[in-house]
Parts: sequence; structure tokens; C-alpha cells
Amino acid sequence: MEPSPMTVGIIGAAFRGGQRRVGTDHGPHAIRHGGFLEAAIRALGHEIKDYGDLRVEDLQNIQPKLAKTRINNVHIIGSYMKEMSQRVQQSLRENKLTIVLGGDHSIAVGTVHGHATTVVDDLAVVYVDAHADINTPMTSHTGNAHGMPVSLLCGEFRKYIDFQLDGLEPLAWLEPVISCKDLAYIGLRDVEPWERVALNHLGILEYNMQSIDDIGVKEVIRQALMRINPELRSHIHLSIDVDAMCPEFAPSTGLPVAGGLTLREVIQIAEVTAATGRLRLIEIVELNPKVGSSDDVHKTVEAAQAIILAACGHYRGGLYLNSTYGVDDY
Ligand code: EXY
Ligand code: MN
Ligand code: MN
Ligand code: MN
Repeated sequence: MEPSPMTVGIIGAAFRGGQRRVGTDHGPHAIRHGGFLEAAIRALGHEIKDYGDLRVEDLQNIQPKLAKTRINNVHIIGSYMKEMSQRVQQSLRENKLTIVLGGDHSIAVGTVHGHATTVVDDLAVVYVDAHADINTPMTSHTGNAHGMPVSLLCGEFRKYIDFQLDGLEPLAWLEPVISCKDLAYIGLRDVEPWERVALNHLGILEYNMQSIDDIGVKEVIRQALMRINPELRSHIHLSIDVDAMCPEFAPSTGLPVAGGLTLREVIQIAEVTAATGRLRLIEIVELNPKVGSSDDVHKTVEAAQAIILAACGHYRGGLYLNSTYGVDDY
């Protein structure tokens, strides 16, 4: 079955400032894999518009480093996410689907901001991750922004974040753009005590690995989408942290956690989400080509590419004449 041809925007987010390891800034280059990814997307019949990789050195106006802040590298993060938001807005205006190649998960601050800014209705965010990434600057033990994007983006957290006291002036432009009710987690299995309190207190929809074992991933993604996007009216933002997968499928990542999703399960999440026709942005984050052996990197890159192709409508049964495998199969 050939997916209906569309224009696909690709943005590289060559960024590692949301955590301490070197390497995630090389993620976009690794996933592009010398043109393989583009060729595979074109082979599905799609047109591609490549916006290149946004690197820190491309930023014009980085503010001076703050003496005191609760977010490491906030002076760089503020500028980077603002520019990332602009690029995402441009790609969403010009393409049916935008693919963002990370970079650590802090890039979601820019991508979700950019996506939410372009939609009239709510944005439905499916967050596939071993981690909740919902620490506030105050509750974070690490000061790493990749553990905070959800708290920075959701309006419900603003009363717990003081931009002056927390030294977050470089992020003063970031208005909260989503609500907790528009968010669904899939794959959680490494949640800190305060994050657990926040998830429960705010009633955020979550399908942790227990849920996956109980009802299966296809039912999980169907329920998640029906709960956060009931009439399938909203744009869907699919944020996939490769550490949502078991390390055997995605070993090259900074914080691997055993007992995760299989590659097939994440492919299914991408297939079902794409089949709704409302998927407008998929991001693949936390792939670190400096972690593990070259085989590990290759395996993780292949997994990322397979997930992206699933989001682009790749049908695992190969191309065939009569397309009976349509949206109503879900
Ligand atoms: N909860 C820890 C922190 O806040 O630093 C670890 C966060 C991991 C974030 C990775 C991207 O998923
Ligand atoms: Mn994450
Ligand atoms: Mn994670
Ligand atoms: Mn909603």
C-alpha cells in the first residue's frame, strides 16, 4: 500500500546542552546516515524539504552565562529553543509532516512551543519515554533541561516556577503552550518521587510499562489518542525518546533503562498515530552516537529510521496493489 504522497520537512536539532554527555549533538548526522533516511522517505513517494541542522554555533544572540540558575546552560537553551520554535513553525507551514532529529530531549521545549503556536485547537502530545521529564527547575537534582521540558511547557506548572528566582530570564519568552490534559505518556519506568506526585496530582494520562504489559501497545496508543484527541481534531505531536525502548533495541543513548518497549512496539505507535492522519510532527531524541560500540550505534540508528519511516506511512508488508490496510483497520 503506498501512503498518499506528502511533503515532509526535516529539521536536525544538533543539541546536547540539556544534559552532560557529549554526543547527542551528533544525533542528526547519525540518523540522516549519509542520505539513507531521505532516500527511504522519497521511496515512499514523498517530497522532502530539508531545513538543515540547527547547531549552537549558528545562534546569533546567545545571552551571557548567568551566575546563578537552576537550569544548566540556560543562556544557550533560551536562544536555541527560540530558534528551534521558529524553524518548526516554518516547516509546519510548508509541509504535511515535520521530522525533527535530536538532540537531547530538551529540544521539545522548542518543538512543542513551535507546534502549539501554529495550531488553533489544542495540541495532542504523545510522549514516549522511560522518563517523565517533568521535573521543575526547583525539583531537578541534576539541573539538566532534558529532565524538565514537560514542566516548562505546561501551564499548570507556572505557579511552581519563578523565572527570576530560578535564574531563567533567557527563557522568559517561553509562554506555557500546552495543558496537562493534552499529554499522554507511554513507556514510563524511571519516574522520580516528585515526578510521581506531579503525575498523580495533575492527573496526567500515563501508560507506563505496567499498562503495556496489561493491555498491549496497540490498545495503549488507541486509548491515549482517544483520550487526548477524542474527535481526532487536534494536531498530534509524537515525541519519541529512544530510551523508551529496551537497551537491546536502542543501546546508544545516555540513560538506558531495562524493561522497555520493543522496536516493533514503537513502530506500532508510529503506525497507528500516522494512520489517524493528524500526525504533524515526530521527533526522535536522545540518540547518542558516542555511546556504545559501532554496532550499538548502527542498531539504534536503524531503529530510529524504522520509526520515522513508520510515521511516513511505510507498510511493513511491503507495497501491494489493493490497499485494504487503511485507517479503519485501527
Ligand atoms: N529525572 C532525571 C533528571 O531530571 O535529570 C533524568 C531525566 C532523564 C531525561 C531523559 C531524556 O529522558
Ligand atoms: Mn526524555
Ligand atoms: Mn528518557
Ligand atoms: Mn485537548
